[in-house]
Amino acid sequence: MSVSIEELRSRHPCFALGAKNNSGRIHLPVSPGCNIGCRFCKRDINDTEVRPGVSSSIITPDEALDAIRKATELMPEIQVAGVAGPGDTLATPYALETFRKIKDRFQDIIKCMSTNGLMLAERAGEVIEAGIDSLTVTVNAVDPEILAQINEFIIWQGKRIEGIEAAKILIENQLEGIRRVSAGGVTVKVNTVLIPEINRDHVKEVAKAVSECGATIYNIIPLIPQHKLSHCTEPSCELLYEVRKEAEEYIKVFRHCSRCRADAVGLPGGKDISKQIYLREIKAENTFSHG
Ligand code: CLF
Ligand code: SF4
Repeated sequence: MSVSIEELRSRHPCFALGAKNNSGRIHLPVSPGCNIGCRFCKRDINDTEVRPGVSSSIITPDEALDAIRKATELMPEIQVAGVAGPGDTLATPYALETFRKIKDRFQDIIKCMSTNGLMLAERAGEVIEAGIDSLTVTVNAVDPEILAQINEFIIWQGKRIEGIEAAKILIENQLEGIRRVSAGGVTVKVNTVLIPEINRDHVKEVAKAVSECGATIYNIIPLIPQHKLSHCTEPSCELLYEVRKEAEEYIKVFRHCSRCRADAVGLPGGKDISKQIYLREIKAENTFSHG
């Protein structure tokens, strides 16, 4: 049985509506690869930047269990184990393998996974089976013309597909995936990266569409202008406020996002102990990042 939405609101830092609930999370950087190309995503491994998807090393599912044990001993506020990259969680098998192991070893910890949703319709059964309590799907547009400006390509059935065709496939899989996992009792949150020049007027339509598919909470993340979208602007607080208000007509909105790294450990926006947990040297391979 997945954890109820009421319990998520009090124990999961990314499901607190209104005031923060001061619970923490450990991100387990077990997912190295990605299967789509978001234009704002600079795939990187380093240990200086603070943003989604950047992580200083990749760990194995067994190392993830050790990390949870250490982190919860050091910081009892940590209630959630999440996988948010640095690549996509369903592009490689490691995230689901990690959650199956967590399910056996740590019954009390909330299992949280984040995905771009390309493989979600196909893998929904496994997500439910692994006992994921909260799933985040990043949906940046539900109109293929708009999504094609944000996403460059997908790798689908072994082929690289670009443009509007790629956007159509991605949107279909995201929405069908959300329907399937929600129907299976998993609480679904949707993240949208707000890009003023591209999807500002479209966010409310995303909120409406994902809510109709069963998502129950929505998080609008301001763009960090970089990579192929470095010419776009970072949304102002006023713009973010307005867009959140528009989305709120359709779905509950989370407002405390800290744009965490894929190996963050501690309280989002507060104390971080990742340096004490992930001591290993950086593995200098190319990895991918989650948004
Ligand atoms: Fe991590 Fe994401 Fe789970 Fe939270 S983060 S996988 S739902 S446990 Fe939270 Fe961090 Fe914002 Fe993500 S503050 S970037 S919304
Ligand atoms: Fe993949 Fe996430 Fe980067 Fe998008 S933001 S390309 S889904 S790793």
